Amino acid sequence: MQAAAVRSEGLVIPLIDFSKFLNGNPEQRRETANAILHGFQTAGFIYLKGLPITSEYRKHIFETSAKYFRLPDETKLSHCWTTPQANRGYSAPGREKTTSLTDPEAVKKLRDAVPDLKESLEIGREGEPDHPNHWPEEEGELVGFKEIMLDFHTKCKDLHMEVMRAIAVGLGIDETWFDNYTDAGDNTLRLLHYPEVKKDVFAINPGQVRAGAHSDYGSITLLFQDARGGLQVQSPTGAFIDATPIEDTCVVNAGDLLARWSNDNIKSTVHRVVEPPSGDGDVYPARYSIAYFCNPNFKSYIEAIPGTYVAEDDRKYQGINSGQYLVQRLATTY
Ligand code: FYU
Ligand code: NI
Repeated sequence: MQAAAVRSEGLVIPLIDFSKFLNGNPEQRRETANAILHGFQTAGFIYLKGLPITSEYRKHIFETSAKYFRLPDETKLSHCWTTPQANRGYSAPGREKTTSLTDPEAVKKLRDAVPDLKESLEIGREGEPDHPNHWPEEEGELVGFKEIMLDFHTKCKDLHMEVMRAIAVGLGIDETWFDNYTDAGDNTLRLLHYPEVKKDVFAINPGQVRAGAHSDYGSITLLFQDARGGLQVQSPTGAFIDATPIEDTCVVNAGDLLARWSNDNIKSTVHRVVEPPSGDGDVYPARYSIAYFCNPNFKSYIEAIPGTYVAEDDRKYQGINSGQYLVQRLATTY
């Protein structure tokens, strides 16, 4: 039986060894692909282990990320996030409010009442003339920052392509079917810091969270989390269930555009970040995580994947341009 990372209230999130897809024999590849697709069709979430990312490398990325957030506020604000089209740069606590709401007034009200308790730096594909990344000065602790983050961006881009290949195998279409949709690397690396916070902030404000309930926008998200905890995934009963960190794994979830692309064959599941299960004294310690938001190439036109519908009128959605879709989604939360 497939190992589970989470099993509660009808939510079963499988724990899958991805090295069996990357390096296994044809049968292992097929079985692993099927397990991955099944996880996305049921929970919308999977945990992957056996990734081509060593724990030393991962530790280095997290340490480098923490160094960034130790910069003075005014320095970070000089890298600030500007527009949904660029989707790059620094967002101070309170800037973005993740939510399922779409009405701008309602989002504003929610943001003012219970701002998300996080700060982030978004790093996009390097070399886009209209949308440069906002890099910190390479001095002091941050020497080498750009190089390591771009290297990680590339590793995650490759991982996106491999996970989409696994989905293709699971769906029974050509293994490389998605390659032309994933090779541009129009993805966003987001470094996240949830600062240490007094416990009574959560007690005083009902509805206070570190990141509001939402589903992701693109194809898939690769989430690397530290050992702190706080990520929760919504179960079929509506309850939010802890997606407890497991060392050297990556949590992967399907986004809304992949759900739409697959004619709702794959699920994009709501999740949020709340205070961790524990903490010393009267504070919850800081949490660091790194999300890599993957998107189909921005120039791609996204309409139902072959095999996810039979008759023409089984198609539930209009085709849509990937880049336009993302911009429209980002415009509601900032
Ligand atoms: N930013 N994609 C997402 C997201 C934020 O899915 C992105 O680029 C969700 O919080
Ligand atoms: Ni998310």
